[in-house]
Amino acid sequence: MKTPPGLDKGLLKAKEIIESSEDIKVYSHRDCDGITAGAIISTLLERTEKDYEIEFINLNQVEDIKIENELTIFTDMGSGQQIEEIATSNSKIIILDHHPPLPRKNPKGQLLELNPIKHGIDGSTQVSGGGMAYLLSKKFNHHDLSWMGVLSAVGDLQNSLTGKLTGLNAQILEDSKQLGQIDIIEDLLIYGRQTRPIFVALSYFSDVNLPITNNRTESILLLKKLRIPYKEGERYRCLCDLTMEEKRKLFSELVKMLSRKVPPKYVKYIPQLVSTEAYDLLGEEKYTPLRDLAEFSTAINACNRNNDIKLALKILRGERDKALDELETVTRAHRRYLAEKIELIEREELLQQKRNLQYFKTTEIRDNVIGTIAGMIIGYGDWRKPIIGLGVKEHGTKVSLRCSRLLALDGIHFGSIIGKIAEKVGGSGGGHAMACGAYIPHGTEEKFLELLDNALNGKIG
Ligand SMILES: [Mn+2]
Repeated sequence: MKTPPGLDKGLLKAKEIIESSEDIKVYSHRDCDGITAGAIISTLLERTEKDYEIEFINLNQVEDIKIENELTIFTDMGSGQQIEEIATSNSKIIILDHHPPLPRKNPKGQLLELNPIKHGIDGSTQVSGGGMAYLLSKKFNHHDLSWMGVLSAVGDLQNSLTGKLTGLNAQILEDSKQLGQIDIIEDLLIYGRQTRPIFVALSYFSDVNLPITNNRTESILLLKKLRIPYKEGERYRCLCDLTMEEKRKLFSELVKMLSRKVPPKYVKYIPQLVSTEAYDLLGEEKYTPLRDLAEFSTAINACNRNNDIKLALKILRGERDKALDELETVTRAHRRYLAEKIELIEREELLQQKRNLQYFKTTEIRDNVIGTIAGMIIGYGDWRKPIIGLGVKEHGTKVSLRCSRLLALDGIHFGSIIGKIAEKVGGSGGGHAMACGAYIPHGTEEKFLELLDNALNGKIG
């Protein structure tokens, strides 16, 4: 896909504005996409020798900003906020976002909003916030930042449904491939290609409950049955060590196991459950969490959840050595936190079943991992139903939904459903078909669940 002419013109305009400004402030969203977008823009501004500052914030902080700089740039945020409320008559503002844009009143000062949705491009699958930042840096001829545009898309789960990057994302990926930064690999859809022993990785399979799900012993037995060695000397083999032939064997066996388990209407989606396009960063060492882009995005998320965006930026900007040790510590803490919270959900039997959904409600899990945890425990409940995590906090409740890829492949778009239901209880939300979320007012949780359960009548199972 080519950049549409209108967007292209806007990007050139943004370039002009940046070139003619000396004092620049960047605000970016606090998530993998936003942090990466911030890394792209700050690299760009440094290379153009601009004086700039960058800050990473949450969406609800945008409207409290006091504009003080000559030029303010928002990345991965801004479209869904009333920016005109904070604009001043002498402010220049650029928004690079891919979330649904709000209607705008006439702003004071100069406001340039670049958003793919305004040009008929889907912002949840075709381009991310970091992708938009890259398209701008491309106008400055910094094509080498393209790998971060790809990372942003992966971190934003833009390929989560089909396993592929499409639209502008595919163009950005192509730029990166041309430069020899990224290798595209047709692979099995098993997370942890570079760092997890294959039998561990297999045990996390949870789109459908299989004997291997949450069961390492069964995973080893499966590999033995297929004569795929899970060790090489003393070292455990990872997915990236498997030969094509071994991957083919494993693929056919998983397809066979799944065919026995899923209702007939889902059978046609099975190949998509077990295969994907994977992305290797060729400049990174094998067996590190930075070699595979999906694992890289987890590393950035781990930094964020540990309130260590500085470390995420160091890694994105190419620092290694000590930064890698720090990352190891942060990732380990992150994994421990997730494991503890999953244990808590099990111990206190928090997972509750409704007719068409399952949910857990807690005050003890941080907002920004509710979704990750929901995704990790699909395999503990009933994969036929979506799982909803409710993080209850004083200021409101964070809702995260995850589901088996099968439900989304079958055509349910939970992002739009959850958006509508959230509005009915005075909240707001949206996102992808199989990974989405909302904020709802404190006290409306039961009502929300009931409305959602009813809305899913006849759609599930
Ligand atoms: Mn984003």
